[in-house]
Amino acid sequence: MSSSGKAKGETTMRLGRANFDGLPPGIRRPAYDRSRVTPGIVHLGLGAFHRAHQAVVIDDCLAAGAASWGIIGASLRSPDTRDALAPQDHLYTVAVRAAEGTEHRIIGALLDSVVARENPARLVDRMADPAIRIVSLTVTEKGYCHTPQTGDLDERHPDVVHDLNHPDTPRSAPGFIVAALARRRAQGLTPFTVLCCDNLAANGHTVQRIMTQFAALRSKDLGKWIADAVAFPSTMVDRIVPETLEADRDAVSSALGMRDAWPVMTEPFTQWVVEDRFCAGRPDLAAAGVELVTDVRPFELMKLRLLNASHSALAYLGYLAGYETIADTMTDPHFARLAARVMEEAAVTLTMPAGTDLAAYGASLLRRFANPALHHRTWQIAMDGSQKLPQRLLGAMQDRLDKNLPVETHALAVAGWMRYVTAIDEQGRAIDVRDPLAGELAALARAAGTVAERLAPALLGVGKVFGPLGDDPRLREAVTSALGRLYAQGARRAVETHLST
Ligand code: CS2
Repeated sequence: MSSSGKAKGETTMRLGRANFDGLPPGIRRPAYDRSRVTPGIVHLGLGAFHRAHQAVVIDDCLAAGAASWGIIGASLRSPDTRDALAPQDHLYTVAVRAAEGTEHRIIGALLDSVVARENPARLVDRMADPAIRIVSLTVTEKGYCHTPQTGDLDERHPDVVHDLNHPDTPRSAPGFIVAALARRRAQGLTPFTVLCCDNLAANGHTVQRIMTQFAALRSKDLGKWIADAVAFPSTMVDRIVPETLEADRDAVSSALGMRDAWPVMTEPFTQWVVEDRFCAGRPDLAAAGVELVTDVRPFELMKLRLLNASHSALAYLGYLAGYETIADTMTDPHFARLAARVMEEAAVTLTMPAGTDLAAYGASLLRRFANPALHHRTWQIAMDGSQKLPQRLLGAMQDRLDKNLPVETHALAVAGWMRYVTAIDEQGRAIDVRDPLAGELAALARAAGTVAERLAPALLGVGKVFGPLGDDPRLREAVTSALGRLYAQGARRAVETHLST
């Protein structure tokens, strides 16, 4: 993106606090005096998801009077978000898209942004400021520098090695959190709450373990202090937020009558379930629609194993079948039925609080996936599969195997991932596989060739993804035969065949 480049229909006026009066009346804008808002949160990972989810909740909190809970956003690497948002006073539009039309809302909760790579010490300073009482994160699964299969810090991860050698100018999310907490401890300040908003299993608990392990590599005492004094609530976050495309920017700018260089696109649905365990206070999240509970785990697993698992199944198999978006994939009744099957088969692995209606939840997910106004690319969801499979698909498979239940449906999704990471599609064209293990996976695929009996065992042997489950003969058999069908029939027919068995 070039923030100065003009797209078709662009007006010269830019969204910004001086231009609110120029917005059409139907555009919702911050219902509070933004000049009185002060920062209380540093958020790491200033992507579209944060801006369409947590920042909207905080915007509601600010409107309810919680003026000391504004957000400072940090991008770990890329300057794009800061470069686009700084000239518009960090204001941006959330475009909520449904079949019936789009609603636009300007969010004011983000007060400032920093690019960690450019000045890591400055970000540590901001996080160490006693006014900051929450550090939240959306850095994606791979941003935690851990091994997804075990939930442990990957001590050999290059960023971890770097950050241990340069503790005051880190690169990774764990490096920043531990640096800022160490500073606060040295200065006798209270710690902040670390609020993970990524789709990891038991995310608060997992992040606590990663941070404690990282800190202990710096000093045993620091590790113990972090384990004892810092709160790491678990959360379940849910809102579908596709990547913003140039055409989306143009559409929003034309609705606004002024240019917004960095809007976010989303769906009407939003949900945030948070374990109510904060060590330095929090805004009144419940008043802003957040569900505060004592145990998030059942909700997290429900979302990972129903929503994210079926999303990944649709992403790999739908991509291979030639579908560009999830909504396109859902127009194919076989794929819609497959998503429902993944959900039904995962549902029996869950133990939910009384009153939870999993069938109704699943039905609502199918409606959300079918939203024709969201352009959510299968390719986008297919990213980073090596980091996503364990908590989305493999945990449910393990539980089903423990109950002696068949795993063929999930195996088809895993086989779809395997077929996808070979990086050659059904027409022989290259697939742009984005995954931290992409190189390793492609090399295994090249060595194994396109024979399911060789390729499936080779990939099941990647311990970082499959762990001991990769040795289970029932799983090996199910995945190998699904992969064989994918090669023999193609994804579309393989899905159809599976559903008819
Ligand atoms: C998706 C998620 O990209 C993906 O892997 O499955 O980002 C999904 O859209 C969100 O978790 C929905 O809350």
